[in-house]
Amino acid sequence: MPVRQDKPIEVLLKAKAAEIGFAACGIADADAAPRTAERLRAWLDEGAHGDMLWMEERAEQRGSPRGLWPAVRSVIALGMSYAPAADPLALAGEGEVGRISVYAQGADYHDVVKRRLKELARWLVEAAPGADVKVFVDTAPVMEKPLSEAAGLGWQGKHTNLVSRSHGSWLFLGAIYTTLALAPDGPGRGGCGSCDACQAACPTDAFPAPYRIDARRCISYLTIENKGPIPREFRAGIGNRIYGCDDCLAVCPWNKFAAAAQANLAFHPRAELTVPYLADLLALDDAAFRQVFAGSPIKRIGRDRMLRNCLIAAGNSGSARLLPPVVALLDDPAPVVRGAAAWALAQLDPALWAAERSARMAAEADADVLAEWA
Ligand code: B12
Ligand code: SF4
Ligand code: SF4
Repeated sequence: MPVRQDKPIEVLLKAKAAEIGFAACGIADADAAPRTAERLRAWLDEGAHGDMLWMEERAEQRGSPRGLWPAVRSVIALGMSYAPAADPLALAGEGEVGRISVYAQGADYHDVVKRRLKELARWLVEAAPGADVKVFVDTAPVMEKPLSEAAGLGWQGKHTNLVSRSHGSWLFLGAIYTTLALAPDGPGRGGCGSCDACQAACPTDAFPAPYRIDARRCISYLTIENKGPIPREFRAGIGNRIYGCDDCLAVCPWNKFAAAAQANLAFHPRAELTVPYLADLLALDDAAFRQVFAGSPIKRIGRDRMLRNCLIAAGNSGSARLLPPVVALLDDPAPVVRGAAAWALAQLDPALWAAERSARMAAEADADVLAEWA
């Protein structure tokens, strides 16, 4: 039954979005971010997406809402806060503990945001019979950041993520495309001015220029998207980050306006993921990995990639206490784990690795794997 519309539908929509748990909601015309396609093309042509070939595959659809769905007239951009209660940089330099980025310490946002987008979309279709809708979060060929900026949620900061005056850098984004012609809000206000805190904070120099990122140098890409060995030049910079990175977000001065995300209990961090001990993680087999990371986005990368990341952190730890689990993983069935274990051992105890190296190269025909790593 249609919802009574005694107020403009845009007002009712935003009230409903807030009720469902979205901290921000804005509307843009479908063609309100006209430079997006050309900037995406330039980024892809530079190869800045690395091995994320899915970014190339539907670039025409990604570059503009009408490229994906010719009938779309308006984009409803939504933001859900995941602002942390604790300082995300507090564990920097803690040798025996890994750092998991804030977004991955609670429930998987893809599930949480998608469910709520669907709820809002259902409400809209009831309120405006005949309207058609599609909902997106993260994985579809949709450029959520420029669309959110065009819809008034904030602006793309020099770290390239959307910054909001009220929620800082801590918004998950999602979008509803609709055939309805809704009144647009106009682009987000605010800006970075002369600040360059995020650029200066990046441990791997992933910003060739303000507002531009080279994903191949970003720790988030290296630890999550990259499947193989982590290039040597980035291993030290990764420090103890074992899944993603928050540094450029965490230093943004606009975060001081962001209240911790009380409304979204789903994103509250799981205790074992806020201070994860490397020794515990290095002992995980496949079944234990699946159990520990059930319901977490980390499950997607699988046990081998996660152990690879933990071994990089172990190699950077300077802790002799991590030697036994590292040595045990020299015999792991997964080449990427064996290789990363060799590198970690070479950092922690070069003499022991020197003794192991020749024996392993000769005995196991593992020369290719080891040559890439250590
Ligand atoms: C691919 C991707 C990545 C890649 C590449 C990152 C990137 N910045 O593109 C990697 C794996 C590195 C990554 C990392 C992270 N990601 Co990510 N990622 C995406 C994804 C799937 C696509 C982004 C995209 O389209 N990139 C292509 C580039 C070309 O687009 P762009 O960044 O908007 O580029 C703009 C600027 O370069 C600008 N520009 C270019 N030249 C110039 C020149 C001037 C003068 C100006 C002003 C602008 C300008 O125009 C371009 C077009 O708008 C989105 C989800 C989605 N579907 O949108 C999530 C998304 C962007 N990621 C997100 C998050 C949370 C992260 C991490 C924080 C996760 C973590 N903690 O580890 C990090 C942050 C790293 C960072 N500083 O960006 C959130 C960001 C939320 C927000 N508030 O913005 C998103 C929106 C997911 C979501 N649904 O919430 N991510
Ligand atoms: S997420 Fe980390 S590595 Fe990636 S750009 Fe930001 S500070 Fe650099
Ligand atoms: S840290 Fe400074 S430059 Fe970077 S996004 Fe925030 S305000 Fe902009």
